[in-house]
Amino acid sequence: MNKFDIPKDLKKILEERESFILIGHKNPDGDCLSSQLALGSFLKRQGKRICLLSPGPFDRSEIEHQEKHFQAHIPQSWKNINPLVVVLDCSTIDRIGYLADEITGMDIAVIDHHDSGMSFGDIQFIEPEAPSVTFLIHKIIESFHMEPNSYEAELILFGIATDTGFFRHLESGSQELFHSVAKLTKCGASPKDTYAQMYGGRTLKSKQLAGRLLSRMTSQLEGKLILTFETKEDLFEFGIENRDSDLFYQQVQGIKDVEVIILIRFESISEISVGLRSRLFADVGAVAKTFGGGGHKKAAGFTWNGSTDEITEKLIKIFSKIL
Ligand SMILES: [Mn+2]
Repeated sequence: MNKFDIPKDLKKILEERESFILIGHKNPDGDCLSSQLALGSFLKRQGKRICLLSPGPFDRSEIEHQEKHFQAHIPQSWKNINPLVVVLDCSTIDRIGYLADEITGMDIAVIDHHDSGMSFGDIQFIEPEAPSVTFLIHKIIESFHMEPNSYEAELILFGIATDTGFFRHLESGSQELFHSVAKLTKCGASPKDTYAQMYGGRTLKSKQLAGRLLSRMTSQLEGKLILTFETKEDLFEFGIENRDSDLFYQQVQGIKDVEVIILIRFESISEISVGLRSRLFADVGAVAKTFGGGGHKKAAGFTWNGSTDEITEKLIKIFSKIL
């Protein structure tokens, strides 16, 4: 058996059920929405009924155009037709927010690639080594001895590109993923269009705000730590919608010797958020946890109710021991 083979019980229920409710996480991203859309499209081709749900909000500029395909609540007419609920890209049930209450009592399947240790659902297809959930959707389609149509192939590639930073986070031994990508391009997915959709269409203001953040950077701990901040004034001038954090971090990660990046900003007049990224070894998730936040080893964050100076001092002290 191949490690990405779809579990028999999942295959069986996908064949037998007539109706499916597909749900993704809060603050949806390109992998979550694309896996819902691609699986939904595929199941529709099998003659199934599909309902796509998302708790939103659709804030990220690369996915906001997808909002029209999703509903915020389970329609009344869907409650008594015995649908299978498929929860995608969620390591814990609280990731789907208020929708967790709406699906109580229904049969639940989980398709995910996070390693949480707090799994839920009646049927699980959880593969922490999968680069994206859409990659697993590709495997599901192939288990039916079919290939994705061009729409599904584009979505699957978009999910892969989102979760791998357009292949930048992949290491050697990723051949299985590239086999998948080769097949997707044959089915009509275009890496060029995917790139344009992910990184194009940004506002002038988002680049001006990124410029301010770059010009305010300071280097600490012999260049291993880079810190920058957004002021209250920036929040009023640019608004949250002109933030482009991923591209900002990408720029800073290219600086020689940098290991940890700290981005401090105002979410409101009184609330500060702290974003943390590491490049090779530092576990910023563990640091965020000590402040009541969370995330992964290399990307994490938390909110802070004190002053900027106070949190800056605390973080430099902590990282001086780690770096
Ligand atoms: Mn994902």
